[in-house]
Amino acid sequence: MALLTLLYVTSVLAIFFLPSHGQEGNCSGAPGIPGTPGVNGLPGRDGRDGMRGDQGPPGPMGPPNGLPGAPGRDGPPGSRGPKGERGAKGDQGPPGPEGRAAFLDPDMQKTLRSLGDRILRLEGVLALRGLINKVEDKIFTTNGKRVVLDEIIQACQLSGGSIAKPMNKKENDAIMQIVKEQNQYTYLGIKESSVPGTFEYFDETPVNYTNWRRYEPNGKGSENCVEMQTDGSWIDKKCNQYRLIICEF
Ligand SMILES: [Ca+2]
Repeated sequence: MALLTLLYVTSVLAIFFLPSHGQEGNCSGAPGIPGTPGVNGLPGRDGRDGMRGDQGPPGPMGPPNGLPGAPGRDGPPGSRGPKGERGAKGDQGPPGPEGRAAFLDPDMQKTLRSLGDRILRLEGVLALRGLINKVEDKIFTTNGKRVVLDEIIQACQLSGGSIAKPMNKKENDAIMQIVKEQNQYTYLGIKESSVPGTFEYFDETPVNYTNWRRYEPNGKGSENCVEMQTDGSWIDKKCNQYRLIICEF
């Protein structure tokens, strides 16, 4: 209170001692002593919010036994694994749609006729060149080679046929024609059975046609194979001779 009173008095005195415009130049005094500094005013009002700062560093790891965090994102795909074992066979599927019988299908009939014609023409070409002898449903042919019986059987099987086996005179004549042309004897698809002196086909069915030469067969038990001569007649013979390959298809 005393300080405020002093301030007041000082201010009033200063008004009296201050020079006025009308008295300038003829009434100037010595400058007064500077007053003491005033006390600090009241604090100003708060300023406006500043700009948002940068994100701070991650915080320290929490204590153990805390709740599990959210699952992370999927990683990149791994490399392809080894092939698994073959699975069990599945159930049979349902039957497919019913097809049309070939004899009711005009396109199929046309195709079959065309194929038949072509095969007939090819057989004609082969027969003309002397490469096949055709008798009804059978075709006889040779490759001109001479081998033992087992190799004749094997060569014919590998070609999808079997060793020539005449079932009637027409077939015997067709085989004979090849034997004559090649001037080579051949083994037939006939062998001695378990009863010496009797013969059968390789599937052990009895022969239904024969064309033995006079006094043949005569090698009871010692000549187990059958050979065709150039006149078409047969003799029983040992199986280890080299003879012409003739197959039937
Ligand atoms: Ca004989």
